Amino acid sequence: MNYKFPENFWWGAATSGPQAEGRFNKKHRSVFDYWYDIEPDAFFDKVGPDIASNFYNSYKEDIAMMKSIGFNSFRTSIQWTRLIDDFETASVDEDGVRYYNSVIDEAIKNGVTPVMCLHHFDLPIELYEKYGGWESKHVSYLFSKFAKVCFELFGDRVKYWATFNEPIVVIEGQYINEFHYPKVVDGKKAVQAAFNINLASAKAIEEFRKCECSKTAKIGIILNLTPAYPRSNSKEDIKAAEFANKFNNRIFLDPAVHGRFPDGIEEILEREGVLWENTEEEMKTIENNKIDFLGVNYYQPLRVKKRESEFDNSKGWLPYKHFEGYDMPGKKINPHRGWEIYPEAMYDIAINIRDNYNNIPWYVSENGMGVYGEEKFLNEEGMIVDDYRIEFATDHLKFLHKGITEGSNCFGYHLWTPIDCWSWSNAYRNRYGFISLDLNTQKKTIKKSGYWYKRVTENNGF
Ligand code: BGP
Repeated sequence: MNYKFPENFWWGAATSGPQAEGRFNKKHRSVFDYWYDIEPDAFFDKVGPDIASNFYNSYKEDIAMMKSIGFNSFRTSIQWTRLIDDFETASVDEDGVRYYNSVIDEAIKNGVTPVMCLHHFDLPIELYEKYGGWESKHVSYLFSKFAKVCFELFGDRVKYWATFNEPIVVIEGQYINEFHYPKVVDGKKAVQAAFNINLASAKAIEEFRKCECSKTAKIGIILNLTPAYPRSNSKEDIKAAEFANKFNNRIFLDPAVHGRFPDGIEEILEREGVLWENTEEEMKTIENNKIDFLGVNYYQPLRVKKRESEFDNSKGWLPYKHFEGYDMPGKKINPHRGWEIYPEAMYDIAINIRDNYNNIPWYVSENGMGVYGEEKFLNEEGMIVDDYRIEFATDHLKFLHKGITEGSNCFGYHLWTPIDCWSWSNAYRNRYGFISLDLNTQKKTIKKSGYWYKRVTENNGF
């Protein structure tokens, strides 16, 4: 065996409440539920989150399937809109409590460590309509109340918590690049929302530390790190990449690990008139409530060059004032999703965490490849032969292994996702799972990659 991983390494995969459960028995709507209700055309084949992968009803069979392909851990999320009845008081919905208790117990019974995330793009629409969602610090406070309830209800069994999944995607989707409802383009709001989410995460951690359960559990955050590589070694390209790194990665990574924002970013934002509003006390909250572990979602790098065309100011300030995307010739690409495939970055991330982030314990919380039309790869036995997925995961694991060998403190690898799940506006277009889902029958079938993973997990490497 060439690639052996550390003892007790986590093998598993990640999904989320809104993408797997279906809306069964849910009293409130998230922004995505609402968006689908008012604009079904915005979703591939008009498929919404109503049924998704039916996890709400089939979690027992689904967790058993995960177990059967070797998982020792898996991540999902608790939907704010399912667990909570009244957002102001954080009173609970009894069916929500019953449901999450059962999911957690079922995972533990199967020897699969549950990692529970508290926000996976699923802000309650009511909080958006009433307060402007993450533009409001009151929402940060309400989030910490919801988090507190989660720790109290489930903290006796859940040993790994995550406050947010990919908060920068909320900022980009909702306030910059127009791919999340309500698709506002507003750099100042983007910056304020980024601050408020950092604050919400820190406040949730503060609640966690007060809970008895924190003595035996850990809390982290899940960040999609997209290392920004400059086009060239020119001073200008390097400067552009530095800003992109600060805005896209470090704006959440630095506060989470170091309790402060990346050096220089506040000065730039202030000079350009878009700095967030904050109090001393809020900065202290961020400083005093750091994470125990980090989850890293890695799909693609960010290629960057200095601005070559003049920045279009018609929509006001945007981070692109400082850089432009660089379409690197010859790059390898996943044509279904349009994302570059660059496994080498896994090593760079590992070393960056080792050298610049106190070598904090971390794991790969998502990595994967979405493919359209996988039914083309069905064999006679009805199994999808997804060799491309095996190759993708293998290549990334090799670079991760190199980082671990050189001392990076990585304790696991999760693929996105266990069972094909609903994917925001792409719905069920691109499939990511180790297990396929027939949308018409809800039949779930292990793909070739699932059998491959089982062997990897049994050998703790390959
Ligand atoms: C991550 C999200 C997941 C998942 C995945 C695949 O950004 O955390 O929720 O959806 O990406 O991306 P997509 O569904 O956009 O293809």
